[in-house]
Amino acid sequence: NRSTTRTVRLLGAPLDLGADRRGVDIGPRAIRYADIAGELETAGVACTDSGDLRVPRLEQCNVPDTEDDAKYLDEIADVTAELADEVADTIADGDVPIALGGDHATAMGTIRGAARAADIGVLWFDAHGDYNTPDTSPSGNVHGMPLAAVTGTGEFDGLDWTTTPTVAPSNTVIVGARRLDNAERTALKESDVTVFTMHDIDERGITAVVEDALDIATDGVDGVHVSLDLDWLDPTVAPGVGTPVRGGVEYREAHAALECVADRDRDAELLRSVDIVEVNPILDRNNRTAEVAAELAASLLGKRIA
Ligand code: HAR
Ligand code: MN
Ligand code: MN
Ligand code: MN
Repeated sequence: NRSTTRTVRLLGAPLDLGADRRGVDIGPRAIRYADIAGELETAGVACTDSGDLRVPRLEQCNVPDTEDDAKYLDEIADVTAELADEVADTIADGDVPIALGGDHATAMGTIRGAARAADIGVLWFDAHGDYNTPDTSPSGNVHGMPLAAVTGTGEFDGLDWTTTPTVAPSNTVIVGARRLDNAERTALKESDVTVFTMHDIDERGITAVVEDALDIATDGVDGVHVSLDLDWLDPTVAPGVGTPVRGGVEYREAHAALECVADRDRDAELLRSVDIVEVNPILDRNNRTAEVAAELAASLLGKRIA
């Protein structure tokens, strides 16, 4: 049984080069202070902590020119390559890695590391699609691009691995989208990526949508990666994020969604790796968003109370 044998390993990824708002680099520390380890242990899951990856400080990087279509891409490529190695090592040891971001560019490392060991699908819980490419991005911020990179979409200068899909678009599912850029929306429509919007959740309920998402993400593959962007939740629940969008999932819906994943995992040991990203303590109130993140990790990985 999964919950008696597997151990979670926290991998801090204080990466803030993919986003405009400063402070997301303090996310890993805030989530630890919110006692993610204790939440997991209370839920019956052993937890170890590998500490933080080394990330160059923004002030030490070359200033990107304002026209740059993918700011700090080289530095992000280096950091996420290291994260991919740590994730792969963790999985090889039989543990479940949770990458604590950091901005969502973190997922470029986590997913790549997880995909080394097995064919995986991806569940992407997010207000955004993160499916821009350097060509379509309105901002040049790489945290809006990781899902394109891992599905092998678009041209990422100097990132050879993006020329082939790390995960199949047909096993890639976005849940909770409510803000897509125009070119991003068009690209998603033309792709095999599945998008469940907040409208789908309103109409059908969170558990029905997540069951469908699980069917699609796990079809024909060995496991699944869960990428949890805290801006997926409504900003009243998770105010500490750099790009909040009103109309997100409520606290209880978020737990119900991750419990659906946990139930499926209990039957089939599907969960390979996790990201918890975009927590920005500077924008937060009393560390509430980090606490929500820690509690959600327990719903995703913990044993059932009864
Ligand atoms: N779509 C916008 C862009 O590409 C905003 C992306 C914001 N991304 C995140 N992660 N916060 O979901 O710039
Ligand atoms: Mn995101
Ligand atoms: Mn987002
Ligand atoms: Mn489509």
